Amino acid sequence: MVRITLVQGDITAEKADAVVNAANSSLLGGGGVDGAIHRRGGPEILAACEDLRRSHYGKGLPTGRAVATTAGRLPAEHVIHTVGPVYQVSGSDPSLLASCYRESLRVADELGARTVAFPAISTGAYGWPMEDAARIAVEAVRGAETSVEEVRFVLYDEQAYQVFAEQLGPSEAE
Ligand code: AR6
Repeated sequence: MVRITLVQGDITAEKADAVVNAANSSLLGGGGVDGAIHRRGGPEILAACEDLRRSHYGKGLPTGRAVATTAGRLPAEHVIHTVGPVYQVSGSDPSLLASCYRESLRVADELGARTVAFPAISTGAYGWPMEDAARIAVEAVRGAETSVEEVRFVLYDEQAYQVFAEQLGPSEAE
């Protein structure tokens, strides 16, 4: 079973085989995690995203799907971009949010990644309540069939970290 660990901090600083970006369908950048990844990773990531738009995703990457690019200047090897659901639009249906985690892990398997760092997808601009998002994230990762050995949730602030720690329970939280 995949080992789940928690870190409080900025996901762009993580050394992992892959870091996951909470992107939008355009793949062309935005605020939050997305803005930070493109800022710190440099223009190579945006160039790769533009190529993906031209080659495979003319209409953009659908919600719940994931795709990989270079990590540019980030300390990670790859960035996996996924598009979380907007809470108000999804009517709190967890399936697309769970799909982001599963699809990202599937892409990670294709890359041969063993360590993958995730942010709390959809909990910023997309408005998903942290408790609910943490439960969906942890259940999706625990239920995934993957060769990834470690999933690291990187939570931006102390409160988000605590919510994930409670969700994991005393045996897994570090
Ligand atoms: N490292 C880790 N977590 C972060 C960081 C960081 N550097 N920055 C923010 N967070 P968000 P979403 C937390 O808004 O809700 C963008 O404009 C943040 O506190 O990045 O999926 C995209 O382009 C929150 O808990 O992603 C999309 O348009 C969580 O990461 C849209 O926002 C996710 O917040 C996606 O919205």
